[in-house]
Amino acid sequence: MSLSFMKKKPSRPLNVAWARFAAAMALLLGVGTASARVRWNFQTPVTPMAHQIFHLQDIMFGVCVVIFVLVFGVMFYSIFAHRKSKGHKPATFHQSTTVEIIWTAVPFLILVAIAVPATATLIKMENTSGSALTVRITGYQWKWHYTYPAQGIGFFSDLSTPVAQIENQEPKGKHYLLQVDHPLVLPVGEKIRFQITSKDVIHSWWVPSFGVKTDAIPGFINQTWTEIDVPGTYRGQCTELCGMGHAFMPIVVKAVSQKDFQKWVTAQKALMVASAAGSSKTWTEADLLSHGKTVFAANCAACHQITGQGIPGTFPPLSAGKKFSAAPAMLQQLRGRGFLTKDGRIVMGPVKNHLRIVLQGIPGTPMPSFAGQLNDADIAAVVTYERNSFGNHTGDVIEPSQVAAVR
Ligand code: HEC
Ligand SMILES: [Cu+2]
Repeated sequence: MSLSFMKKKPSRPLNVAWARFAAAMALLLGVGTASARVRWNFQTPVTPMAHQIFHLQDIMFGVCVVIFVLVFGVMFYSIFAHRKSKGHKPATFHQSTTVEIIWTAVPFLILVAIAVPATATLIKMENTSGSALTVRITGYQWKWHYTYPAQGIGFFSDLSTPVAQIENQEPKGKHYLLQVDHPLVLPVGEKIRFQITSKDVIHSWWVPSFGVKTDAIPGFINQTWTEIDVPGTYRGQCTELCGMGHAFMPIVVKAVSQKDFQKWVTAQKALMVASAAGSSKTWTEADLLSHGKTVFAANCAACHQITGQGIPGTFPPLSAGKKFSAAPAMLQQLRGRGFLTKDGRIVMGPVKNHLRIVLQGIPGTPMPSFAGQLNDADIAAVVTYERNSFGNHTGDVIEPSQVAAVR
């Protein structure tokens, strides 16, 4: 064992250390104030709840500053004004019942003064009664799903930041990792109840300017609410570490007037009818491939990667004949399911098997079931795309009716 750390190091002159410390502090301050994008406070609140939270934090911050100044003021004054070199002697008494009572009672009163408004705020957050609209929010690895039960609308909301930006091939956009394909659309001036849950692991739905941050827990439904005062686009993030794609499931909310909300609802319903019709018609190969590419990017690329090449050891590639290295246990299972040759190469397999995997997932592995997430046309498209991309050239064209038959 080396004990080198115990050897005495030549000591550095103190003034060098201080100079470095001062330089670091100056740099921090400079960076902080020079960049216009730095905010020193919360996002602008746009709901009654967020206003209340903002106000609470102002009060608490004020209380803390007053205590800080008083306590440290007295302390530094005493150290300076009563120093030994001026002939002061340490006190010989250390007992005063009055002082003891005061310094117990004052903090107690401060705590009560803070706890009363804080508790009132928490209780108000829980009260979803009188809501005009209900939205169900479900967390998935790694995207959000929104349902409006009374309106019969439901859709996934996926990250839409281009992969090229994530991989540093393009400069990062203004809303890097904070943009989605389908934002949650909500009306302003109306109490909205959120019912929040998860399909897999714990996520958390957080939109700072709403003052809403509620855990999405599988098997439980957490309720909270909001009422947005100002139309606009608001952004948030999943705030519970939920696995590899945690940073890639942002939240975007578009708050619109009630009239525009009604228009949006009508348009969404028409879209859903069109999408249902898409599952009963026959698609051309070109349409399947282009739709499949979109479905793949939104649903599969997080694990199998946009290139379809997977990640060694974790997510298998989707290219037939491609080598896959992983722990022996995983390879053995893949081989057992017929996805891998003896020498460790990926097997594409028959169309029916392929459809079954995507529909049902592979239980006990991260490969999810897409039966409840994608319709027949989406699955037909994504499987057609897979079997004719990433170096695969099976030439298979899979129609929605084939998916329906396997479902
Ligand atoms: C959350 C991660 C994840 C997502 C999302 C995901 N997969 Fe998988 N997938 C896996 C894992 C892990 C396996 C290997 C499972 C095993 O151990 O057998 C797998 C296996 C597969 C296989 C069989 C093995 C192979 O390489 O041929 C296919 C086909 C497949 N996935 C297709 C898809 C498609 C299509 C989508 C999107 C609709 C998708 N996956 C989305 C994780 C994922
Ligand atoms: Cu999450």
